[in-house]
Amino acid sequence: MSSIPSTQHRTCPLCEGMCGVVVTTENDKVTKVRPDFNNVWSQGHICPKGTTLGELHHDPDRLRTPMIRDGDTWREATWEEAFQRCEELIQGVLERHGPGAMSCYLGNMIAKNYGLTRYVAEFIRLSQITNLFSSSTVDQHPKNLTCQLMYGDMWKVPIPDIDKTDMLVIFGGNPAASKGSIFSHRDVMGAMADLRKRGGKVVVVDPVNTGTARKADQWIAIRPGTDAAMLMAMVNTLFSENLVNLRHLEGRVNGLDALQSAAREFTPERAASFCGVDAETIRTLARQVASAPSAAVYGRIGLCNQEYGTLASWLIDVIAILTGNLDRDGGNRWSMETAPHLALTPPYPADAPVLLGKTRVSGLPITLGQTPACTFAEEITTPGEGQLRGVITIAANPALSAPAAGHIDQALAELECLICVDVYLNETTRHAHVILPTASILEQPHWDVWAWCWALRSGGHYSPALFEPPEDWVHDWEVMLRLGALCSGTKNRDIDIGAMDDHYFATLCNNIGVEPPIASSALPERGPERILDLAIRMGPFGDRFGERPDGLKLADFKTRPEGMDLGRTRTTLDDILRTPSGKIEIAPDYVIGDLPRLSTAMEKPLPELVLVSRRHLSSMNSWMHNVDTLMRGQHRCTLFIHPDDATRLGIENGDAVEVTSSEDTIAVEAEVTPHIRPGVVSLPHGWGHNADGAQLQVARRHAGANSNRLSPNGFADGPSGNAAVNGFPVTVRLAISA
Ligand SMILES: Nc1nc2c(c(=O)[nH]1)N[C@H]1C(S)=C(S)[C@@H](COP(=O)(O)OP(=O)(O)OC[C@H]3O[C@@H](n4cnc5c(=O)[nH]c(N)nc54)[C@H](O)[C@@H]3O)O[C@H]1N2
Ligand SMILES: Nc1nc2c(c(=O)[nH]1)N[C@H]1C(S)=C(S)[C@@H](COP(=O)(O)OP(=O)(O)OC[C@H]3O[C@@H](n4cnc5c(=O)[nH]c(N)nc54)[C@H](O)[C@@H]3O)O[C@H]1N2
Ligand code: SF4
Ligand SMILES: [Mo]
Repeated sequence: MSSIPSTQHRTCPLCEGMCGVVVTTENDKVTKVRPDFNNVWSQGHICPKGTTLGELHHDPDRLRTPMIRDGDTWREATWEEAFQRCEELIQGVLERHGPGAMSCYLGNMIAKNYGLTRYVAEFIRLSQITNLFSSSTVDQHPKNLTCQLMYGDMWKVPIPDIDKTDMLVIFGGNPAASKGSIFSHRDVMGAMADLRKRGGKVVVVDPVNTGTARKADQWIAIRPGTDAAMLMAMVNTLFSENLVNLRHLEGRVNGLDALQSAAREFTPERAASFCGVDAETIRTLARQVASAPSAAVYGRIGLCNQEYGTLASWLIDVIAILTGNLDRDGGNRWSMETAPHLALTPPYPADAPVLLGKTRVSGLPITLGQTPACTFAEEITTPGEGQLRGVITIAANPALSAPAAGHIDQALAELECLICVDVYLNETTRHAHVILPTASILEQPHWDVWAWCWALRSGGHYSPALFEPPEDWVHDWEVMLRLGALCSGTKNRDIDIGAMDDHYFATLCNNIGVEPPIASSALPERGPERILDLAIRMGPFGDRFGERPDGLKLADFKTRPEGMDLGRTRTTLDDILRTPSGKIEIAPDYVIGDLPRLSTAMEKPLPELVLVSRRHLSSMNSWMHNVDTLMRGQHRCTLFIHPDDATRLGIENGDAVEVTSSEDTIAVEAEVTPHIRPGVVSLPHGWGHNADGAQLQVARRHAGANSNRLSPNGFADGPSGNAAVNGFPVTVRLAISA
């Protein structure tokens, strides 16, 4: 224990902003978290969440020991006891129902946690779990699907080159709140302002006049769920006005004729009434993208989490290709990671079918190994062969963040085995039989594994652990290996973590053609750091174990608390393209096959009112509402409603209202605002912290309502099965008690 204040430089892991922070501690207490102006990436950028890393660490509600539930009571347990209980629970399910009854739900925070990210893949392999649920299918799965089909690699999502572009078009993303997603930049909003200062143009297509839209040149208030029609009408315009110009992509694209003929019926006039955007606006946007010296087109969660998510996500890239903006400065490009961790594991084969089957109950598609999250509850509650009886959640809170959340809440309570790897006793984990905690952010080393996949500058920043975790702590990576082994039927007493880790490491070495003994003698430490070092050394800047004496290794980053900037990406189409044809597939059959569904929908009557989701800068999905400083100020869990709709429904600002969907009814406060399209209402997700037994003292005082209780079970994008938590019909009325 020291009483002299000391500081440490590290990265905030909470989002893709990757902000460098300086953490001051005194007597093992965090006294300050400030932006790090010397950090080569963020250069002093920060948001309110990043300053609360100390509060998260010291939060009295954060779990510091494994927890076992006996009936209604919880007790703190040793790791040994907890794993023994896990063994009994898992063995019970395996013996009674067979391996198909075990499942897992993987959450978003895995991607922000260094140990979990590296080891979750090995957990999946070892566990032999076939029904894998994750937040991917309430997030970017449609984009994964289209990238797999177009480029042969589900993770090669093109990123907007905001620093060089002359025109940025954003569909369904709000970086003013989210800080950018599948698009890492030190300061998206600052870069947008710079773009406009240098004479460029920013257009935002969103049903809500968001913080981002308000800083753009133009806001196009589209009707939710109709982007695919608007984008098809832009494609139609590009073809009919001879604006297609592939430039350097000439000869590298398959399927142009099929695309052109599919686009014929989607005229701007036809799209206009469906999208609520006039034909001339659609045409003008297409012309502007085509004629801009360079243009970057970006679509994010508003495009994925909707009924036509695959079509809309696909069409973003189609526009980039048709206007010659893919793989080009100022257009959309790919990252060059310093530690390319995906290179360590074999990619989903480019020639393998993407559709692997249909779900047992609703028959939704299982693509690229993901069972849609919007079927999670029904797969647990519907009896019969294949019914799920055991679940392991890892850094996930489906009781708030997944669709049909009320149904999920009931389903979790029915499970014979629920093991949660988590940091809180919350809405999901309260149903667990065992909770296995993760060390706090400040108790772990950190390297941004995923965020660098979406950055157009290369670099790296290593953060050492600031505090030691409690004594005899079992690290996430060990937890992953152990749970994986238990699911495969192995008993605790037979598990040798060291041997398992060596085996995993040797497999990764083999995958990239490194002799494991060479790597192991150079990298003796077990765990995620050994893998990170391997990835850096074999990456584009690495020393290749001595082959490139000036190359980098993890140790070099450990001496650079401000991080290293390694310049702009040099990755090109040639580096990423893996399709069997060797060309970009611009019109994959599986995607084009969904156009008739869109076309039919365009002729149907439109609902009077639909719901969309939103984010707030001071929230992080469902789990940061227990941080007191982030909860001050105006209540955030309100229903945005346009004055026209409010007047029609007799609602005034601040009124308590009931929102009803086909799934459920919730009560919230109305916030009447002109910053939303009439006919659309918006709620944030991740609220509803009033569940019995959850141990979140601060969040409970600001409970809010769980918007995903409204998201309909099984309501999904057709080809990907991704949840459509945006754009479903609701009715709103004054609460009865009001
Ligand atoms: N209606 C609607 N629903 C949505 C969305 C939307 O836009 N609208 N967005 C969707 C998206 S994009 C996503 S990614 C999902 C997010 O949904 P989830 O992936 O389920 O993530 P969260 O709800 O944030 O829950 C995170 C969980 O991880 C725990 N946790 C936090 N830090 C750690 C850690 O270091 N280790 C461990 N083991 N656990 C930790 C928290 O306590 C919490 O239980 O929500 C989706 N749901
Ligand atoms: N502060 C904060 N930052 C976060 C998160 C957080 O919860 N809080 N979550 C992180 C995660 S997990 C993710 S995936 C990213 C998401 O990052 P973003 O994609 O930027 O997410 P949102 O801020 O929800 O913006 C989505 C926008 O889509 C709009 N939208 C909804 N439906 C439609 C539609 O049908 N068409 C169109 N065109 N727009 C539509 C919504 O109105 C909203 O403005 O943010 C990450 N960053
Ligand atoms: S949460 Fe805030 S401080 Fe942390 S990386 Fe994101 S933008 Fe930066
Ligand atoms: Mo997400």
